[in-house]
Amino acid sequence: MFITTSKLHHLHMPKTEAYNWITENSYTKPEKVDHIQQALLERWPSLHIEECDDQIDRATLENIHTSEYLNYLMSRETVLQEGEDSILNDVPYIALDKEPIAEQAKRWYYCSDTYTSFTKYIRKVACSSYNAVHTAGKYVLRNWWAWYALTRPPGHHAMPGKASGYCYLANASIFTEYAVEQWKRPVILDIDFHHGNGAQTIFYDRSDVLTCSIHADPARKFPYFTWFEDEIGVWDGIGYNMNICLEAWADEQIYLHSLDILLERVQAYEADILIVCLWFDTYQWDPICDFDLSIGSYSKIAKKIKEIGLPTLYVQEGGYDMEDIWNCAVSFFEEILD
Ligand code: OKP
Ligand code: ZN
Repeated sequence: MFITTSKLHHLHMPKTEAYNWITENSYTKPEKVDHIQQALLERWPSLHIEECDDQIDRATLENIHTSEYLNYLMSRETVLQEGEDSILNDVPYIALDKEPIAEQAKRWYYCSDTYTSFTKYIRKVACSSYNAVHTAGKYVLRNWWAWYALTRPPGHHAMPGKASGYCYLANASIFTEYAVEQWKRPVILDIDFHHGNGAQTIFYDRSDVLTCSIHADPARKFPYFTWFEDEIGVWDGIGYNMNICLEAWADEQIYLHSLDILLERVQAYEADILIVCLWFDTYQWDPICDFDLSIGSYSKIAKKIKEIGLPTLYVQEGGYDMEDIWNCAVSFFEEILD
């Protein structure tokens, strides 16, 4: 297995996020990915790592994102100061369908929550994160069996015209669309603690991409509003979206059982490439999540995914426990590399 990373991710370091009018330190620390990279390299010293810059075709991004949103991301570099955060600490306006003219109002239009900060170099950083996914994904398209895009920021909550849940570009979805263009039949399997609502939204009316997610019941956790089990797709997409929502303290047994259900559907779909939105915020000590998986659980999850036997792109999403996150990663990839 091989790894791509986003060269520029240290340029994005939001300081705070807001929740119920309380301002907390941001959970999106750059150290997360640094620590994982270090741990994997210690465990497998000859691991090949490719660092990716921000050179990515705008047309590839525009397959998923709106042009006005990409312009907004790009213009942050001139509008924001070095080190400036533009976190929302107030409730976003609702029902906007047109970009406001006032600069200070645009963040309500381009961001849907109070956790996701725009920073000066966010365009560069998000493009470099996507480029790592794109580069890894292209190897997988050539039938390399596993590549890991160890990137930051994550992507699975990003919408075509909005940032959300620490995400700016819909990394996995952009690449999935690219894979479809290359005549592939992809599956997105999202095993982050939070629902992969970006991919669900983007592919909801389509049957040429299967989207599956196991996540915390949105009745209790972000992204809250929808993303429940009865959301199975619309039009051509009916039957091509699958959600499993779990209660707090869901343990290994419940989790592996849910994974079996999704993987059965994946197999029936006869995909030729698997895109896994991966991360370790399902870990029992994660500070913002409430599942009960242990370090050893990740080997078991990896084993089941590996048994599907498809060329697989692993895409980094969330994960907030700073003590053990790399142990979870090593446990996972130990099984993949075995
Ligand atoms: C992004 B990813 C903290 C609330 C934070 C935002 C969660 C974003 C998750 N008090 N809620 O999927 O890990
Ligand atoms: Zn998450």
